[in-house]
Amino acid sequence: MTEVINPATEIVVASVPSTSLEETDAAIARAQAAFPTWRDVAPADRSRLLRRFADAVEQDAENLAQLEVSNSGHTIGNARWEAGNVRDVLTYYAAAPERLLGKQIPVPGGIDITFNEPLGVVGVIVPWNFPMPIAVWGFAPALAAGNTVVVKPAELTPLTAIRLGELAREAGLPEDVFQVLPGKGSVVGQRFVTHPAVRKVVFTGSTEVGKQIMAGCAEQVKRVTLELGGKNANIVFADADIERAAATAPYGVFDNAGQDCCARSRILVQRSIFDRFLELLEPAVQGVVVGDPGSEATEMGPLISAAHRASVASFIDDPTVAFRGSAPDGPGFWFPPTVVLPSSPTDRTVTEEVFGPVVTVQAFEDEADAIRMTNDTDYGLSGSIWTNDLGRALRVSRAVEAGNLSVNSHSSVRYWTPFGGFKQSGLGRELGPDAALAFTETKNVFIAT
Ligand code: TAP
Repeated sequence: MTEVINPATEIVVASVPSTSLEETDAAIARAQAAFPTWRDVAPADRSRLLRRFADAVEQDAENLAQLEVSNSGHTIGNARWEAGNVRDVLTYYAAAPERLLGKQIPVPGGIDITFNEPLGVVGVIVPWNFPMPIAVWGFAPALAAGNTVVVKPAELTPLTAIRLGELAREAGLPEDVFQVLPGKGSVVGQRFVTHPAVRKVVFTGSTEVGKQIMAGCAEQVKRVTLELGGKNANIVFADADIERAAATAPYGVFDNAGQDCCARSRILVQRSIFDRFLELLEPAVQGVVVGDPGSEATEMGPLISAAHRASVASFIDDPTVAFRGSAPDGPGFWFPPTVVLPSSPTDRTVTEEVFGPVVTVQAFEDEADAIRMTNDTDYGLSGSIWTNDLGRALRVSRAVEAGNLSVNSHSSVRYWTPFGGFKQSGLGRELGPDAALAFTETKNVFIAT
């Protein structure tokens, strides 16, 4: 059994059984056995089941949100958005069975047709930072394309995934088509990688573990989608609306206490407005409401665990701290929003993913300098560009090596647009109109006439 702790209070809120290796194998075998039937369910019937699942999530949304507040310390506002995201992603991909159309390709001497065949069993490995959305981004398109799915939530945050498993059954999804297996990454997650019946692994987590997963999958040339770390830039040009850029910058990085692969954790500001920007940023950071995640007014909750707080704290070199926001005293894994003026571009706060409420602010000279600094990282997930010059916005967007960019905004995730990373931020794309295709193999059939 694993004890689940509320990170805002340090109180144990649940005990969850850990799936063993034998139980994982048994679950994968059941998923494999369920596949031929699920694959052949008529498209409208599969859509109907996924819509019913979405409806069940909708009915249970407040309960799911409250569970996430107590398990993950997410603010209630964020947790409600996350439950809504599960409903929306399920609804969106419920239509996918009708979209997975093959092609008929003109050829001499016959007829040529392609089929998008589902893969079989798909294993989805989920991190602790966004337990609901990241799970559904994997399992909804996989199910819609006709695969059966086993999901491994993070050991720290299994509660909402377990509840989603119950809701799927209540909605009528066959039990073996969608199974949630709480447990250890080294046991359950690793088995998804090594078990030959698991035909694809969707992994979201650290780049370090992602590389191990990719190497493990290579043994069987297993399909893999990787969503890994980020060290994303928020570039503010002198021609931008500086007030708005400064007012929103804290929310681009401190949302979910910075435990966000898309956190804009490097603010790059054109030198001519650097001092003015910092003057505006300070009250914005100090105004972030940190505290009880269950309170409607709260904007930032705690970190996930004591160990993670120690990891975040290890990045802080006090002389470089420019200013900080607030954090409650007492129980809970709190860490204040922290703004750092690095002493060198090689400081760890600049080069490594902190995954906490820590942001660096650095000056750049011109457009070329901004692009060079932005791309000076092995990561390439997201980023923001603040400018009122449309040409510049497009030039910089094209030059930045990252999968998800926003201009005059910090938004990264929309279920109807593709999401994923360049370089060591990942492999493949989730969400958007093509995500279900990533859970199929293209088969070409030529019929001689
Ligand atoms: P990890 O430590 O990599 O863990 C992620 C998941 O993988 C957990 O469920 C973990 O299980 C499991 N796992 C660990 N070792 C494994 C192994 N050898 N084989 C199979 N599974 C294994 O990451 P984390 O600390 O939970 O999450 C934070 C990281 O995820 C950050 O780097 C962040 O940037 C990244 N992230 C990326 C994205 C996107 S979309 N790109 C989104 C969110 C987070 P346990 O429960 O045992 O730990």
